[in-house]
Amino acid sequence: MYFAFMKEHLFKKICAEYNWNDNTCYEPLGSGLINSTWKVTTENNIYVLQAINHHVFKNPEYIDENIKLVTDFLSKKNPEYLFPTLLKTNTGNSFIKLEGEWFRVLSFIKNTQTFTTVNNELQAFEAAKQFGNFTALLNELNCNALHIVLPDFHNLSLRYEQFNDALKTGNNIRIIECKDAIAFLQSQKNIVEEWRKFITHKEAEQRVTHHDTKISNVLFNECNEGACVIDLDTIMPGYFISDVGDMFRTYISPVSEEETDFNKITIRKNIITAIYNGYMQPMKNLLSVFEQDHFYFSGEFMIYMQALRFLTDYLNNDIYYGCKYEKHNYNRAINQITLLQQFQQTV
Ligand code: GN1
Ligand code: MG
Repeated sequence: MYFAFMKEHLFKKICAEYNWNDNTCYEPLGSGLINSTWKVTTENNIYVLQAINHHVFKNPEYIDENIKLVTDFLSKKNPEYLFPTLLKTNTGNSFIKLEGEWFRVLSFIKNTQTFTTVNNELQAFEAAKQFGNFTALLNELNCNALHIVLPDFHNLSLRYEQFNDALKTGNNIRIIECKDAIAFLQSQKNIVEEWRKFITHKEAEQRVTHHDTKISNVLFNECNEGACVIDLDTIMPGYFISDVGDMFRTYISPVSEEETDFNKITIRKNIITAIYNGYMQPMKNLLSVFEQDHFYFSGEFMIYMQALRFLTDYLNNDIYYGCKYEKHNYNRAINQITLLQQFQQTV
């Protein structure tokens, strides 16, 4: 996590910006690798406080502007659409900058819960429907009006180049140690070619895409129905394969990318079907036949890209993803390679 410990004096300053009194307390929330998140409890309410990792998000104000654009569009088109709103400080800002760090506060939507792993097909269906619905509702918003918050975020060619660069300039001991994993990822380079063919095809369209469709980014209501999607930091123009692919990557195995007992990585076919049914419900009429033909390719694309990213970071001495122990990123890469192999055998 980016900002592991909240500093007391910073928290006091944040409280002053929102007129929260001395009884306000906070606790860590969620398990994101990039930003840091806390649950804040005031005398009257509960909020979500986040520190934006500005080494990754170089223009944090872009996030704010994108969220505003999307919120304004949805509030006109679909006023009942549920959304966590950004809280304004007492000077009317939705961000605060303190000692070079960026903080923001979101409303906490009551009577909702999140899950860290997909436990059953209903959850996968509901989540996929939520993400499909998000893109479908925003279909008439010109996606190019959004800022590119993270340039080349899901550019697989670039991720492959970064992997190649790491093979030249990375930690030599680690490069030798990873030779099998490296050889496997190189053997799969055809996925990069297929991705390029996809994005350059005239029937592949850019849309407003979420770009982080893990299950913990969906709020569920008390009846276990999807209530809304959260974490709008990476909304920007993109291809549907990013969102569907990341659902495959993070929902189909009963264990997460953190699992180090790789034998536990298996493919749940009923979850694959649930993702398809949930996402297609709002999106089938919008996707071209060509795009629909790439539904399962999206999984290969995203799992492969994440394996490349974790291994690249390991070879570069863990400069991007947080890691809790020496071989953490290596294990994450092997986990994703295992998942990719299993997925390729299944679909
Ligand atoms: C990062 O911070 P988090 O966990 O929401 C990463 C995603 C990866 C994910 C892997 C901005 O997301 O692309 O899929 O880790 N986000 C960024 O766990 O790099
Ligand atoms: Mg995220």
